[in-house]
Amino acid sequence: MVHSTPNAAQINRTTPSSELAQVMAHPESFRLLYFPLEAQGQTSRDLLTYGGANWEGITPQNWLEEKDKTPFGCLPVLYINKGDKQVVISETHAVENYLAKHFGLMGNNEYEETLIRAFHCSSASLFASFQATVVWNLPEVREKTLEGFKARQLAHWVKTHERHLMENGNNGHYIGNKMSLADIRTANLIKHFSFQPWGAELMEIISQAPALIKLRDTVENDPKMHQWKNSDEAKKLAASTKAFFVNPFAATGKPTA
Ligand SMILES: N[C@@H](CCC(=O)N[C@@H](CS)C(=O)NCC(=O)O)C(=O)O
Repeated sequence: MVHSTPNAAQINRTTPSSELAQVMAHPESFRLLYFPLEAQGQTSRDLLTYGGANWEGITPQNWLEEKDKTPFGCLPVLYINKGDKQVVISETHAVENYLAKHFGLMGNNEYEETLIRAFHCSSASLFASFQATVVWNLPEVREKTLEGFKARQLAHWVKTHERHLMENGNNGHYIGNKMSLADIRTANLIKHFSFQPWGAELMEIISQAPALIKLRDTVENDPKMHQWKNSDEAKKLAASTKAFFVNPFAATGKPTA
């Protein structure tokens, strides 16, 4: 859809922070600016969906022009609206932590919250490592780094997360019997792997971990998520994600050594 990206390059330092906090505490609507992909921004989409928020997903129309209108020159960016006031936040972890807290997905107490942050951090780190070492690496070395990634980082992540999920009773959640930010982030990570050109190889490793698969399915089939996950929009997003990662450099140009 057509939209104009508001200039949010500068952080709002003129409105008292107490007023901005009120916008965040009682938002009327949200806009999430992100590429038409299931990648770094997908967890924020899912959190807004899970929370039943009044939200709209928007995509850049001309990223190179819009890049400098964002706080850090990258996406996702979340616009939080209340009346004529707006708060803009960016950086994936800041956006996800705010949304998860707002929608009650950070556990029942500080201990649970800290564990949720730990699982979330572990899955987000694996995503970042995969992006850096495989997806956005020089095409001529990607096959090699993929092998290393599968044998070390992915294998270790699968082993440790599977153990923790089994210890929680293999009920589709990391903590207790309740959905959390960590559940949603990990479900997205697994889906993100499945969309890659090497999706079958990556999923073969993950499929050996039944508790991880159960977690993914629990998130996908949650009644608050199910309708969106099966919508035409979600199907289009999955298709554009698969197509994009066949050759991510088609959009950005090949890196130089
Ligand atoms: N540190 C940022 C990184 C986000 C990021 O790398 N976003 C990518 C899309 S997944 C992006 O905006 N790429 C376009 C660019 O860097 O120009 C975060 O965690 O939000």
